[in-house]
Amino acid sequence: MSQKDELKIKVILLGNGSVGKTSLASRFTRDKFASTYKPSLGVDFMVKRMEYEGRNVKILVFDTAGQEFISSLRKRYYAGASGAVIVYDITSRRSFEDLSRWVEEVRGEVGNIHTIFVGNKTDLSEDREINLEEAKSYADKMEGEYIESSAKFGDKVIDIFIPFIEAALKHENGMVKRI
Ligand code: G3D
Ligand code: MG
Repeated sequence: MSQKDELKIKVILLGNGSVGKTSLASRFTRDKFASTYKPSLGVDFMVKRMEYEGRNVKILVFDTAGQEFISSLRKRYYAGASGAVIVYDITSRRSFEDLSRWVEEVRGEVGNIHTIFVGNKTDLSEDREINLEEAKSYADKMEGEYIESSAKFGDKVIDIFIPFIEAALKHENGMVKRI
C-alpha cells in the first residue's frame, strides 16, 4: 500500500506538567518508558505507524513538552488536530481539577474536538486521589471518553489512540459514500 493511502491522524496531548504526557507518547510510539528522556522545551511530536484493520495508519502525537504554562506558544499546534488526549495523574487531585482548564482551552481553539480523558499512573493506585466513578462522570459530563493507563507498564496505552483511528475510518467511509 502506498503512503498516499495512509490514514493520517493528528492527536494532541494536553494536561498539567508531570502527569505523564511525554511518557505516554513515548510508550505509544516507541513502546518505551524512557524515564530519563526529557525532550527540549517547546511542542514536539512523535510518529507512530501501524496497521489497523488492514489499513496503514500514521498517527502524529503532539506533545506540549514542558510548555504547559505558556499557552500562546501552543495554540498554533492545535490546527488540524483530529483528537485531543487530556491527561491527569490519578494520584494528583490538582491535575484532575485542572482538566477543565484544558478542555476550555482546546475547545476555544478548535471547537468540539473528539476528546479522550486519561487517568494515568494506574500502577500507583494505592495513592489514588480520584476514584473511577468520579473520573468517568466528569468525562461523561464533558462528552468525552475515559481511559485509565500506566505509561510505566504500557497498560491501556494503545487503547487511548484506537478511538481516534476508528472515528477517522468511519468519517472517511462516510465521505466515500457521499461521493
Ligand atoms: P509530562 O510530560 O506530562 O510532564 P512525564 O510527564 O512523561 O515527563 O512524566 C512525569 C513523571 O511521571 C516522570 O517521572 C515519569 O517517569 C512519571 N510517570 C509517567 N507516567 C507514569 C506512570 O504510568 N506510572 C508511574 N509510576 N510514573 C509515571 P520523573 O521521576 O522523571 O519526574
Ligand atoms: Mg512532557
